[in-house]
Amino acid sequence: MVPICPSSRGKKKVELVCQVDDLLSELMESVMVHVAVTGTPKVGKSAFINSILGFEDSKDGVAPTGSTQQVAKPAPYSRPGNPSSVFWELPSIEAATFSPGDYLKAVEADRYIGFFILTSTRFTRQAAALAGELRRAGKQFYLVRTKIDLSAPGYKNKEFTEDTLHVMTADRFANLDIKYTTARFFCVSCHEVDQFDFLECIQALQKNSSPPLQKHALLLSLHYLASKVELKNSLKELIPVSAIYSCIIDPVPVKQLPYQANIPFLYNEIRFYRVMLGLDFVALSKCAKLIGRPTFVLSDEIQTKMARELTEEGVSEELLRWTQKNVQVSPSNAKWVPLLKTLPGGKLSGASTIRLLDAMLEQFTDDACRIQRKMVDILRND
Ligand SMILES: Nc1nc2c(ncn2[C@@H]2O[C@H](COP(=O)(O)OP(=O)(O)OP(=O)(O)O)[C@@H](O)[C@H]2O)c(=O)[nH]1
Ligand SMILES: [Mg+2]
Repeated sequence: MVPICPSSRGKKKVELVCQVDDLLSELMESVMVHVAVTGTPKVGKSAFINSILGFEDSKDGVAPTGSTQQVAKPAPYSRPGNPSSVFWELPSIEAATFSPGDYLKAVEADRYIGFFILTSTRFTRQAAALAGELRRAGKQFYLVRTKIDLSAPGYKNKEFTEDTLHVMTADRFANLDIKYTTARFFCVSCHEVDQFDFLECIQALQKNSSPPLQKHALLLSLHYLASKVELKNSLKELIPVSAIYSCIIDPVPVKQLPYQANIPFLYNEIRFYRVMLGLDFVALSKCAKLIGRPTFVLSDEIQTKMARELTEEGVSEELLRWTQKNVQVSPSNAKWVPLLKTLPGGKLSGASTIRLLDAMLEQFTDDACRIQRKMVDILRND
């Protein structure tokens, strides 16, 4: 609810609130990320997209796999309720007369921030020509060998890599040297996303995406595959925006605090961090199932109180702690402090909020990494 203020200063404040609110929703809605998945026929393009989006077979919205009908034009897929990241299955590259330039024009290549080129054996000449053209165009691309579960032994060997990439690095495609292609080469099984290079492959796309808002959208929509540290860093960039929001949109006095803040908003923000970093019960029980253990084995690794038990009262108390602590705002956010001091929340509100959210992200990330380590240990010892 926006407060109604009769004075002209008050009116200005209301306008500012509306503007910030509109800007934020516009910003978030306008960010769309498109990613292309291409390759030879039957290599697992549809299965790859389904695995990225976390789709289970035979559910609505799933890309049909093993069908006799191939896509004739790019087909888009995204997670229900999360339309900002779209993965497109492109028509297969196969004909001997294949022209990468014509193909990229036909699939409207400018739309995509990155390309996955898939093969289940060695890469073909057509795939190499496409990779060469993408490099020339300055487009991000990754070379993915699928169905690695069927030929896993030796998949990390130099010989295996060189053999799969041979046609790429042969003289005909001289601009694709072995070092360059190897750095973009991943071996995956679409049926086992937690094995082989599946996570690294998606994380490479997330890490190398730009501009920042697109990178952020891609990290958030595929947070379950993202590197926790990348995710934390991306979320950190938005902390000043959250602090401004808390100081402007419905700030109310907080018990024991000499200023105002929007506690329900901060509570939601921290709850969002918890979900993004996989510390909520749903994510923990999924992970526990993967390693065949009860959920408490993983939840016991969580040390941050707010990650274990989150309440609005707890958020107020934590905010108070960070106000009393007299810790400097992180250098990257210090430039926001003069602006934050002038906002309706009051002198200390914005700076304390920044410190609180910063600390929550750091501590939640530590918890998430501890859980990952625990899972690895258990899998290793089984
Ligand atoms: N073992 C194994 N099978 C896979 C993998 N990926 C896909 N498949 C199987 O390979 C077959 C083809 O997979 P699709 O995802 O339909 O392949 P596609 O490239 O989309 O096929 P088209 O669109 O028809 O060209 C299906 O039976 C999949 O289950 C994988 O990583 N490992
Ligand atoms: Mg398909």
